[in-house]
Amino acid sequence: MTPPLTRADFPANFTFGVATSSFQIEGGAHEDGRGESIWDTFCREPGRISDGTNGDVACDHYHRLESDLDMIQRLGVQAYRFSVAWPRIQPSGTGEPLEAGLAFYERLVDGLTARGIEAHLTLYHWDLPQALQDQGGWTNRQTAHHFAEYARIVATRLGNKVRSIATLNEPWCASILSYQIGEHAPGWHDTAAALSAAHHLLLGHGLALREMRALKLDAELGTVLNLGPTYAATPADEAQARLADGRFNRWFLDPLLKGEYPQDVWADYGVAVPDVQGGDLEIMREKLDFLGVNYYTRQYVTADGSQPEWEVTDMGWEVFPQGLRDLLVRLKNDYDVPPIFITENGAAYPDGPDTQGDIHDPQRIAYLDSHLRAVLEAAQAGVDVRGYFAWSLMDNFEWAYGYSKRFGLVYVDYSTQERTFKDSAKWYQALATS
Ligand code: IFM
Repeated sequence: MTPPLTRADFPANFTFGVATSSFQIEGGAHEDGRGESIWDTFCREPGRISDGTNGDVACDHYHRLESDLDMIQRLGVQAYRFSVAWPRIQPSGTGEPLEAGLAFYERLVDGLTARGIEAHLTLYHWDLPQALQDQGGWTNRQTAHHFAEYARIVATRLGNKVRSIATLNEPWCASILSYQIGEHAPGWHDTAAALSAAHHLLLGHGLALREMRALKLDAELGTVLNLGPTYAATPADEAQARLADGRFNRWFLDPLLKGEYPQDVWADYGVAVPDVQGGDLEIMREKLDFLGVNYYTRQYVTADGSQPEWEVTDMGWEVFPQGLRDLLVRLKNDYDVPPIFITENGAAYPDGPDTQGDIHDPQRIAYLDSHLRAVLEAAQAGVDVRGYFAWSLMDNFEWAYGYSKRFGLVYVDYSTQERTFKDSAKWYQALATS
C-alpha cells in the first residue's frame, strides 16, 4: 500500500495553500463605491451563465472576511492566494483610488499576517472595470497602461505586506476564451481581437512589473498561466498537437520567457496576429521572480476529435496527473524558468451533505493526492517548485457555470452561507499540518 503523503515528503521550503478570486467569492457588488466589472455586465446578458446567477452575493466574503480568515487558519495552510478587484480600487479603471477598496484588502492581508498565513496577491483575475471595456477592453492598448497604474497603486499600499504579487491570472482565458471563444466576458467571437487582447495583457503585465520593481518591494513578483501539456493520439496527429500546444502554451510562455512569439503559430494565425510595437517584447519578458502554473488537465489531440473513455471531473475534464509532472519537467527543459508555484489545481464534483451533514468527496481527495504526487516527482526530477495552492478554498461562482460546479475544499450552502469542511478539507488539513 502507498503510504500517505506528509509534509516531510516535500522540500523544506514548500508552501501549502488555498486559492480564490475576488469576483468568485466576494459579493458586495454594489458597496463602498465599487465600480461595475465586465462580469457584472456579462451575468446580466441572457444565456451567458448556465444557471442564470451572478456575483452580487457569491460567498458573501466581503462581509464575512474575519470568519473566512479564521476558517483558513483552521485549515492549517501556510498560504492564501486571493485577487484584488480592480473596480473596488478604481471604479472606472483610472483615476484616484478608493480608500474603502484599499482598506478592505489591507484588512485581509493584515488579518492573514496576524494568523501566521502568507498572503499571495493576484492583481487581475478577470474583473475588468466595465468603463475600460466600453473603450475596447484589452483590445485597447491603453488598457495595458491603465493596468500598470493600478498595479502601482495596489503595490504601493500592500507590496511590503504580501509574500508575492502576480500580475495576471490565466491570460489565455482573459483573451482567447473571452474574445474568441466567447464563453467568458465580454463574450466576443473575434480571433484578431483575442490576439490583440492577449498581446495587451502581456504588455500590461510587463509594464506593471516595471512599475512595481521601481518601488523596491519585499514581495516576489510574477504571473500566473494556465497550462496544459498536449499529447497526440497517433503519430499522424503530431503536427496538430504541436499547433495546439503553441496556441495554448507557447503563445504565452515564449513572449514571457524568451521575448518572442512562436513562429509556427504566428504563421498559422495569418492576418489575425497582433500589432507588435517596438520594445513590446522586451517589456513582456521582464524578469519574473516566480511563475505560477494552474493545471487541471491535458490536451489530447485526435484527428476525428474522438477521445477514449477516461475518468473525468464534473467539468468533463480528464483526470491526468501525469500531465502535471510532464508539464513541469518540460518547463525546466525548454525554458529558463524561474521558481514555480502551482497556483491552482483541483477538481469539481457534485458534492452535497449526507444525512449526518457530512460531505464525503473521495474523488477530490484522490485527485489532489495524485497531483501532489506528480508535483513531488517533478521536484525529484530537479524542478524548482516552491508551493501548491488547492483550487479552491470554498465552493464559489464558477464563471459561465454559475454556482452549479463545486471546486471547494469547504462546502458552501448558498441559502445560509454556512461553510462546512468536506472530507477533502480535513485531508488537506492533515497533510498541511503533518
Ligand atoms: O474557477 C477557475 C478559476 O477562476 C481560474 N482557473 C480555473 C478555475 C476552475 O475553472
